[in-house]
Amino acid sequence: QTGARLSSSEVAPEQPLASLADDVRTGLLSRPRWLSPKYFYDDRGSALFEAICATPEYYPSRTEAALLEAHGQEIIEHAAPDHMLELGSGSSRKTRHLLDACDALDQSCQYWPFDVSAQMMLDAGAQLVADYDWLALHALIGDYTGGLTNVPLPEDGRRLIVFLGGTLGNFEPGEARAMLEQIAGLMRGDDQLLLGVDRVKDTATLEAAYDDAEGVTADFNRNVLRVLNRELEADFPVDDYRHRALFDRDKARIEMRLGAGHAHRVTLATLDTAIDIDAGEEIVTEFSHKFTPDTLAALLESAGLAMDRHFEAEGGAYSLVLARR
Ligand code: AVJ
Repeated sequence: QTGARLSSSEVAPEQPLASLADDVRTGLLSRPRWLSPKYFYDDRGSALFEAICATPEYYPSRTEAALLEAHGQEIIEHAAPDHMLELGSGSSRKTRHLLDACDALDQSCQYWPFDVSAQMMLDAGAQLVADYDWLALHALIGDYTGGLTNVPLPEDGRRLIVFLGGTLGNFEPGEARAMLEQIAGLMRGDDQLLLGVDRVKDTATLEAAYDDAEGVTADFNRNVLRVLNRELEADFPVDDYRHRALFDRDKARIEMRLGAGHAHRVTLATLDTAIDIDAGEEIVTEFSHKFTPDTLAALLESAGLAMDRHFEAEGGAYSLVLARR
């Protein structure tokens, strides 16, 4: 019955994770000032990200979904998973392409979504166990950037670790390698990693994807200041900040920034701190790294992983790879 097939548990980080207050103090007192992109995703930020995915300019989500739909069965045949662990599962919308493939291939695997939002996982999970009558789902509540050694996967069975959405791109190269090493630490034998990453392409297409004409991305970017105003009793003049997205080709990354329209002093009551922002001063809010086949292979290799399959969208717009240890 459904109850037996939907469960959840907390996953503790290996070390206590820095609090929002700690991260913000560190970032805002740095030069250039920066904020961690993980703080974008309060309810409003998550809804705005869904809206970004619906804009014509932001191709990554729909391009990855098309690859999952086209290659889902080949992926599941190759990985033949008994357990599917998904890092940053969100609403598991795209994972359904993999579950459909399991359904078609009679490959009943246990699904372990891992995300900070328990509510989203449990709401999605209830629908998933109703839609796939063979599915056992165990929701892991926590922050995967805190490490994976406390993930309670059973020792037996083949594992497919799923890391989609290009979210690896948010990490700087050293952190991306460390994250992949953590994932490799969970893999042995025939286990596989399914990784989705965005690809280097022309600047105009990339910058438009992060600065849509409708201004949804601008609103998403400014929203992190609303999170700080609420969580740290701060008084950022949110609407006075200008959104900017620029592609740094040398570092192969989109940088999103918020530029102050006027000089002003921001008080962050919870931090008992006030900072003076100059007119035009920018706060860096997100990196989104883009890969070529070579830089992707090199990154995987640096973590002890090797590509088994490489599914590319038309024109090399996006990459979905299967990798093994
Ligand atoms: C969810 C982190 C993959 O980097 O493309 C979308 C977030 N930022 N538009 C990305 C995002 C601006 C997205 N990731």
